[in-house]
Amino acid sequence: MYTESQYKRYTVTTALPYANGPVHIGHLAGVYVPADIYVRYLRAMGQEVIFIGGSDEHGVPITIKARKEGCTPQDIVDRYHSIIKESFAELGISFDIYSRTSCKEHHETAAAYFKKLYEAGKFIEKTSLQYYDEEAHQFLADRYITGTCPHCGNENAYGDQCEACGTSLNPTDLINPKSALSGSQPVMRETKHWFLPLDKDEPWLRQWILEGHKDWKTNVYGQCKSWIDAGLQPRAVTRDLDWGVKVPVEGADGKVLYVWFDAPIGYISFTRQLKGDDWEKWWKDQETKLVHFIGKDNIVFHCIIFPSMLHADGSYILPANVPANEFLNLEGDKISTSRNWAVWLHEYLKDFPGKQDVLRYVLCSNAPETKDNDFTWKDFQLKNNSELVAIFGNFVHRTLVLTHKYNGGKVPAAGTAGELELQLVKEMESFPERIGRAIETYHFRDALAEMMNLARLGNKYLTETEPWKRIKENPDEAMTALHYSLQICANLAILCRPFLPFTADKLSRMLHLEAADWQAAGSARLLPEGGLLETPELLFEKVEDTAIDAQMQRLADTKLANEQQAWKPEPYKEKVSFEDFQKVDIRVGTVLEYTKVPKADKLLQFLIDDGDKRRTIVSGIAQSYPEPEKLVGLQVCFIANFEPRKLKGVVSEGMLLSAADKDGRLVLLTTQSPVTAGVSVG
Ligand code: B3M
Ligand code: ZN
Repeated sequence: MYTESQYKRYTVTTALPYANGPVHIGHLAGVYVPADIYVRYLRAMGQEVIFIGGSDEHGVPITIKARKEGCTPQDIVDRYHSIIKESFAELGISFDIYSRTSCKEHHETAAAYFKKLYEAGKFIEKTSLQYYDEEAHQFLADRYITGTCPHCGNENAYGDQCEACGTSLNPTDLINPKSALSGSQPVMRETKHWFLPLDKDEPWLRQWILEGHKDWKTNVYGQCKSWIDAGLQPRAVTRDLDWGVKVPVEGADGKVLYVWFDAPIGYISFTRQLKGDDWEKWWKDQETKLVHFIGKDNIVFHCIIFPSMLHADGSYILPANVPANEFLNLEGDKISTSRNWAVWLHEYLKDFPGKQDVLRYVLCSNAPETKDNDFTWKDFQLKNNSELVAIFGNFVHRTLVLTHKYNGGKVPAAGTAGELELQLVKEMESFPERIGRAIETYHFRDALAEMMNLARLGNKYLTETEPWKRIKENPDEAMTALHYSLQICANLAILCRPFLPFTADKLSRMLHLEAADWQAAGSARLLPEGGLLETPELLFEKVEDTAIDAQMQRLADTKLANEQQAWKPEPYKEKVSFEDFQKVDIRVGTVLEYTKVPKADKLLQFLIDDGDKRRTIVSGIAQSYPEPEKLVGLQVCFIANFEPRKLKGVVSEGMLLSAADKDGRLVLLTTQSPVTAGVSVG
């Protein structure tokens, strides 16, 4: 390794995706693509490494989905586990094992883990009151309770969150709580749970992370620091639920391990599945480097909770690094499974067959390493056409075609190296280390950019040496140029492998380059003189506008469907008599003047000609009309017989009528053609 030597082997894990939906580009850019690059690099460096992945198949959302679809949770996870597993494999995410938490071995490992801590007295037991459904005979997870949000009045808020106003809630905050299982009103009952006393771990966690791991990414370190500074609380590690790993102690019927307790143990279970009796050194030897690749929403679980579980056992190593990424957005909007706002991996693979490396390239070059980033289809097309095709592919293709044309498809002799070649060789030597160092420090975008710089260097060299011109007057020099260009191609074949494994295979095949490790790269002698080359095939193809338009259209359709689905007219009101309706005096008036109301950015004050006099009306439409001067002269409808009201110190003598569109924008009601100011509306 370039920067470290204290480790003998690597255990690399990736967050276990929930098996209640397929994976999308956000997961890939945040976790799986960088992890795969890291692992492939380690392997190329000859390091001993295991790459662990699997599906997270427990948790309440999976049971809710099953209930909605009228099937079992096992049906749900079976369906998505295979979709996820196959699509990862097709993208070349090179797991040594991709397992699942519903399997027997995991249940055994997780239960034994809990039991050991339980017997060692590492948990605290607490009894608390929780909602219980007397008809369904079970305690209710927060998500299984709905009711009215005390903040915004939304009647369908969940026990953990109101999705209308975004507030996080406790089930007891809900007004009129109802069980989502039976619809009945739940009652409070006592229940016992086991807690991990994180508060007691605070001193060593503080020392270990805040003092010992200043090397962690700033987003990760910062989140840990704010959690620790806010004071850690004991965390329940069990739940009243019938889907998950059964709590293996007496008196715990109907209880399972909390999904975030069992899921990280999955990393250990899967290592045992992979390595059998030889598993322990991967988790218990100080010479093993444990690295967790995750997204930012999982930081606390991997940096604080799982380490305190490992620490409580006492025989495990702790993660050396947790290079969490931020989020990837799609076309400017947050990726959302429920709104289907995503590019799903299995669909991409169908729509763009053979283009796995293009997606890997775009996601790595755009990875949200330090801040949230955006994926757009236009950028995807651009990166493919003007980087992969125009730089990398073009250089390799030109070199191979020229070699076939001028030297019968054989590696020409090096000839006499000139100043240019000496310089080139020197530069080439530095690439493996530069790229490697970036990968080792989790700067995958920089690493990829360096790899592309080598292709750029190749293009530049070829353009400067112009073998197609020199072939006539100085064929030896032309051959030298091709020789060195081919050596750059061979270097690219090695150095692009972590990022673009399919391309690396194809290129190696074309060059007849035997599998070469990372340390072999940097040399200008990778291809022997006289070595045979295959007929060149294109490494990358242009992505046409039609393909991009089709993807954009799909997103536009999704957006439309979401809007139509999300909006419903508010419930119609009770009937009223004509007489009652006639009590409201609606008139037409003409806007004469407007004034902004100080310290009220929603209000505008209007002077209206009501046919009889000028009246002042204050209206809350300011944000919908950023250019109120355009309203002067407009005929508006207003309620004339409201009691005058004072709004921000101004007396308003009526109310302008407006329609509130579904996005909240207010639109004034006006007449279809001019009428006399003061006439009635009815
Ligand atoms: N299942 C993934 C998520 O939060 C979660 C990760 C578990 S890793 C042990 O989306
Ligand atoms: Zn709310």
